[in-house]
Amino acid sequence: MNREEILEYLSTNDRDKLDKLFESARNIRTEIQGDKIFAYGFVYFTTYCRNNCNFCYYRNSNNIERYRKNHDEIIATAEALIQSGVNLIDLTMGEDPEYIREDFASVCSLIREIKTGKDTPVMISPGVVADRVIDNLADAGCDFFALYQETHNRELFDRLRVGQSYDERMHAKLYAREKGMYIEEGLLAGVGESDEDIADSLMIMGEIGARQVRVMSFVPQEGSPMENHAEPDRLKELVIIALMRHLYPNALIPASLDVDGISGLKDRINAGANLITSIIPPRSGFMGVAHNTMDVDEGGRTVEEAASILNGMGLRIATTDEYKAFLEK
Ligand code: SAM
Ligand code: MD0
Ligand code: SF4
Repeated sequence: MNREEILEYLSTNDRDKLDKLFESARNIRTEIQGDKIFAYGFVYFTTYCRNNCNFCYYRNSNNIERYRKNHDEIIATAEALIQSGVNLIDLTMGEDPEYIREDFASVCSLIREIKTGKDTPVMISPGVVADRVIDNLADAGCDFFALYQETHNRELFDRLRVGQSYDERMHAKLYAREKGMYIEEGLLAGVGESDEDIADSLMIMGEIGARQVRVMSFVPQEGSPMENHAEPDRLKELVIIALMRHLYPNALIPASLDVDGISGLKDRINAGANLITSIIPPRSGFMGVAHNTMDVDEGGRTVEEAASILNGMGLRIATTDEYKAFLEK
């Protein structure tokens, strides 16, 4: 698919044309992995952050209740998720000064413990970190390094990630890949980007060798500068998912439960996603990011709930061995 076609799909209102795009995206996924869908557990273990991203609820200036979970709470939650059938643990954090001060030593031991003790792949979403920290994360056996640029329009980046460096963020991601970790790149939809910007992002994701690529619709956050920014139409997110599937047939592409909860799963899977993210154990005290409590305590963000929806679509959750084999493809 070339840039012109990408732009055509991003701008069309022709529902028939889009339905065909979704159908062919599903067919590509089926060819690649049959009826299997992967599932990631989400462990947002500290919501303290030094940054002030304009779109984020957890931005430093937002006067909110925060938590920093201890080692045992984190491991217990990871274990519960693994027990329930997730294929990977995504350890996610704000850019918490406490962890920066200790050079992420305890994050590295958490990774070792989950990797070796529980034999489950791990993703770290640490924000921007120094090269030596990335060396240590790689040494600890971390499989995946997630760091989303949100947009590849530098001017928009500066407005969203206020006071942060586009180049440093990109460097950390590329360095992590060089050190042997898989990387995840992502973009935010509905934050003032143009279709041209989205097309650029779609191409760059491939150029940087991302194994996992994502899009999330922007969800306005109380108390943040973008609180009153319009909420984007979800159709755009679905089109972007389908375009990513066409461009990168073998990629891991999430259907995130964090945007619309469990009710948003089916559409995203039908657009060609092959992975469910943001599974969170009920009543664990751990939160999501975009919709930080939606469906969590009600048990909506569980493997069980997702599996029952998938079963109705002729699909199933993969085993972790199947996930590991797919990663190496
Ligand atoms: N703090 C680290 C960072 O920023 O890279 C890791 C976690 S951060 C909370 C993960 C991602 O959540 C962000 O990169 C952004 O794409 C997404 N996110 C944050 N706020 C959001 C919002 N209001 N709506 C949709 N996605 C959001
Ligand atoms: C998700 N809430 O997968 C998570 C988060 C961070 N690596 C991922 C945005 O939707
Ligand atoms: Fe902090 Fe990440 Fe939120 Fe930005 S997106 S304020 S770095 S938690």
